Amino acid sequence: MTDPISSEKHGDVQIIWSDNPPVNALGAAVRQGLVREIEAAEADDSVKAVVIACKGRTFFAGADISEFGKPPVMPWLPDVVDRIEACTKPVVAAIHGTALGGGCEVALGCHYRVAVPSAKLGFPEVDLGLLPGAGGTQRGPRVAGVELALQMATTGKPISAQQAHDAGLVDRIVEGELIEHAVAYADEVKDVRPLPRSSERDDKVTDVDHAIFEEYKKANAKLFRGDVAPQANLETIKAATEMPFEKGVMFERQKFMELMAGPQARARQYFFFAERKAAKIDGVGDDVQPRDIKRVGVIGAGTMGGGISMNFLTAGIPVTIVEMNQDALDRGTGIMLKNYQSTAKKGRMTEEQVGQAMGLLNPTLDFNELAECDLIIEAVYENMDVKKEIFTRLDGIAKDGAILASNTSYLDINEIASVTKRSEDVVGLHFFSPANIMKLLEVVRGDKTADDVLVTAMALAKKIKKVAVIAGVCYGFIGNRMLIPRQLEAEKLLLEGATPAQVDKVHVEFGMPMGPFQMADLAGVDIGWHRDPERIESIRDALCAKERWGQKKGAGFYDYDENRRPSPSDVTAAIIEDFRKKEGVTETREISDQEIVERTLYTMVNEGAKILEEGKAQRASDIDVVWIYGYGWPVYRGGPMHWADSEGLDKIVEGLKRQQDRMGDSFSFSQLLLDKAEKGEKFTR
Ligand code: 3H9
Repeated sequence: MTDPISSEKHGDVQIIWSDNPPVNALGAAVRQGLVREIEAAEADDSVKAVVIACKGRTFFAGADISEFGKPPVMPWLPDVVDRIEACTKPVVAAIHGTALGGGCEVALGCHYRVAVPSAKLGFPEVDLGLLPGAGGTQRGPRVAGVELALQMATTGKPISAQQAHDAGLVDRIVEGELIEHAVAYADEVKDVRPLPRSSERDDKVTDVDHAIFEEYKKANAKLFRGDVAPQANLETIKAATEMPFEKGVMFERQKFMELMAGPQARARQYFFFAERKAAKIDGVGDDVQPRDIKRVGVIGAGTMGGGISMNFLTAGIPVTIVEMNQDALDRGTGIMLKNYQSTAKKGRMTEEQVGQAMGLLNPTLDFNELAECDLIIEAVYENMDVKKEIFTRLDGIAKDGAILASNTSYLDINEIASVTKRSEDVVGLHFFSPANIMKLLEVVRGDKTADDVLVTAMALAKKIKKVAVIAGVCYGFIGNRMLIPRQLEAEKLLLEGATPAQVDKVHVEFGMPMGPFQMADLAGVDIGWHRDPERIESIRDALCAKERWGQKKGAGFYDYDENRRPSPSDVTAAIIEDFRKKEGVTETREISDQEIVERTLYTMVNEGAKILEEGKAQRASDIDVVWIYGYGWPVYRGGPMHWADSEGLDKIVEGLKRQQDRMGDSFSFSQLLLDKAEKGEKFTR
């Protein structure tokens, strides 16, 4: 292996280069090389100052995550940062790209930091279930101030070079050639003594009012719910205000090791790689090139069509949006504009950007205008006949090579494709609502979908900042298919004696943003309802018949006040009771939280295993990506398949067997789950 660290002399400034693609992660060879070159520069009398810089697309993006969990190789990153800081000659960090985690800590170990305007600095360790463990929790607040360090470490969100400069984390922002400026800066400061060492500063960490920590927690309660890493980050940053640096770093180390040994860090680190693996398409070579998408067409300006369009407009891709009548078109485009304006009000977009995005939109009633589009996404309501009619029309007008996509959430893409003479150009692009916000995109691979269509979909997903997962054709694909057993069992539990609030509470305590009934109320209890108030075959039918369609009606499984705050409903309780009578259920029983877990979460794992054994998901980790990004499964539990692995598949099988009689004929075991449990295997490792 070639040495990733080299050095070169510019006058009396020594540049230490890292060249460790793709992101200059601080693996063992990089750490060893940095110490070696710092020591060499120190020993060389002709060197007066040092610049640390990186080749390729970014400054160090952090510790090498692939080394986590493996036997440690010396030197530790904390020692490397200490060694840089202890250098007797000025060391300047030259930052471009992203100085993240350990990368930001290396920069903090340097005596000075210069950055290009596009650079970003951050502590994303919290997203890996960790905290900055190379002195970052102690040097960060000393240099950037407690509040900014707290925000960076607990949210994981990077800050811009300008913000970093304003806070003192970057000393100088330089335009143009970074290295020339960094060398010039090193030359300027080469004789300045004493050296400004971050660890020796205490002006920003003394006399800090400790109330800010509690206030921050209160204001960001969601961040801390169920997740241990934000709390550990907060405590270590607080320690910087309470103890000297040497003690603070010992505390940081102890907390770092505790986190690293815990299940949440394992889950999050697993997920880091799961997310990136999802972009890889089985059986499709790297040589397959994406098609060129210059204009996108969207059919339907409803909630989905509008949200889908916004993704492309925001990314600078023109959109032709088609509706059946002017009112619907105006309403749809009006909502898009309103959504953009509210983003602008929150400061996340400028008015100019709103104008630019909307300027790329071509609203029309003329279906034929779709002829100029390279990708056309149908986003009308879920009805096979309607979709077939649209695809027949599209086949007649779309240009050669255009990709024809359906946003269906359940329907058979092969059947939709069958009405065209170009099944190879047809694909499912299942966006999640609200489509302009939710990160997940299920790319549904039909039997005949061409490889380059899939490659295009994955590339485009990245461009519009979505995380895409390949799914096979089956009812509900990956995500919604797994919802089915959960919802079914949740409703049966109501019949047997549970309340909606009891079931939802178990899910919320597990870490989900909401439970099955809260979700039904939000999405609309009437979704998929047959619309016949006389036909009552489920609790859902009974609620729909009474127009309890969820939040939009102010009533569903719960009652809602004018601020959409839910409360348990006596009306719903009576409807459930009536339905029990209708079904001949004379006795109810106490339902335990464990039973709710087994019947609504273990059944999802079982369905995930079926999806996997049928080849409808490429890998177990893709299922986890779907559930984390599409439904808010707590990332610190790694998704349903990783969670099942960490619970133990034998335990899952045992729980399901315990419930099998109660679940009846609607449940059947996945053979893959049974086999893996028997052999002591896991889904995700
Ligand atoms: C840390 O620093 C702990 C310390 O405080 C204390 C230690 C004691 N390591 O994301 P991309 C790979 S914790 C190993 O697609 P982008 C990635 O897997 C670390 N590998 O690129 C992928 O591989 P492949 C704190 C890494 O341009 C490839 O690089 N730092 C690492 O969309 C490209 O990645 C972080 O958490 C890594 N650190 O985004 C930063 N990073 O091609 C994590 C990436 O085989 N990284 N890879 O699939 C990121 O956020 C993004 O990668 C970055 C680039 C923004 C840098």
